[in-house]
Amino acid sequence: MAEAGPHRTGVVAILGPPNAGKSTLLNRLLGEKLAIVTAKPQTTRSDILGILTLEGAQILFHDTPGRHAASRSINRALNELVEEAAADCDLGLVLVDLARGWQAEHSELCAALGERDASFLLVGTKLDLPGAAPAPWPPDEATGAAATLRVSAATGEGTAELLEAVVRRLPEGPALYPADAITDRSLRFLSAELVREAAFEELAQELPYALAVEVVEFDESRPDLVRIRADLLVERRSQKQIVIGAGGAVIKRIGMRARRQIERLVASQVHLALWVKLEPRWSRRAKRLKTLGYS
Ligand SMILES: Nc1nc2c(ncn2[C@@H]2O[C@H](COP(=O)(O)OP(=O)(O)OP(=O)(O)O)[C@@H](O)[C@H]2O)c(=O)[nH]1
Ligand SMILES: [Mg+2]
Repeated sequence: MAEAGPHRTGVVAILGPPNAGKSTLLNRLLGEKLAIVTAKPQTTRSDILGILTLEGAQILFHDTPGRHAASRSINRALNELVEEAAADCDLGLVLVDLARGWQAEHSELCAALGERDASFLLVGTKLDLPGAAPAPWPPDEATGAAATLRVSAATGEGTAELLEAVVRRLPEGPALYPADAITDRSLRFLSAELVREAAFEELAQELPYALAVEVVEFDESRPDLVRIRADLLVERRSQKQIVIGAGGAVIKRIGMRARRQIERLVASQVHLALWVKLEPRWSRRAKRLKTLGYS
């Protein structure tokens, strides 16, 4: 996208309810799998920065957790992340799943952005789905948006237009990261996320939310092989047994799935050892959430 004129740089927060397609859109815009994606809501737990360098612009995308009702510490921490991201951005993208339409969270987000005069675009997602857009677009409730667009992160439809609409609204400024940087997160953290994604995929509905992943060893000293040891933290003894599975079958599937993904990420062979550990209150301790990279 060759844009004549000044160089532009800015932070763009990707906001929306759980499962709206935020992380998938981030990955599509970057052309890299950076943020983990699952069919289950509340997948994202941290505000990953995805950096996209274009000719004449650098966009710092902030993927955020889906905003949702706060009860446990982790939910409160997630909502705080969302609020901070909304408060610190140059531009917000408020995502609306076209098949679900407008939700209460959208009104909250738009109100919060409006309160501090932050401009935002309303982005309809999953345009490729046959059930998409049963409701009128743009939604009547969407007052205050600088523009409304529809995209499919699956096919890429509408994403070039989205990038143009974003760049045009960024403040002038120099690039803040080298052109080849794609994130501020370490391979170690991204690997932990890929293990968590694999666990989300392999475990039934409720359990994944009780689970955290911590990479306790990340050894890149050999050029041809990365050795990783990760702990899967669960809150109850019964959960530990479920994650391990009969004869270790479940943890083995999680490990195989995660290893394939991590090998793509680090572009090398990976030796991955997983341990399931009981840590009853990990999701309720603010300090622990910090060391896990979730706040
Ligand atoms: N068909 C289709 N599915 C999509 C698209 N974007 C996202 N999805 C699916 O929607 C689900 C949720 O996507 P995520 O990107 O994890 O959504 P999210 O908003 O990041 O969710 P949380 O992190 O849980 O808040 C996944 O199953 C995705 O594959 C799209 O453009 N088309
Ligand atoms: Mg997400």
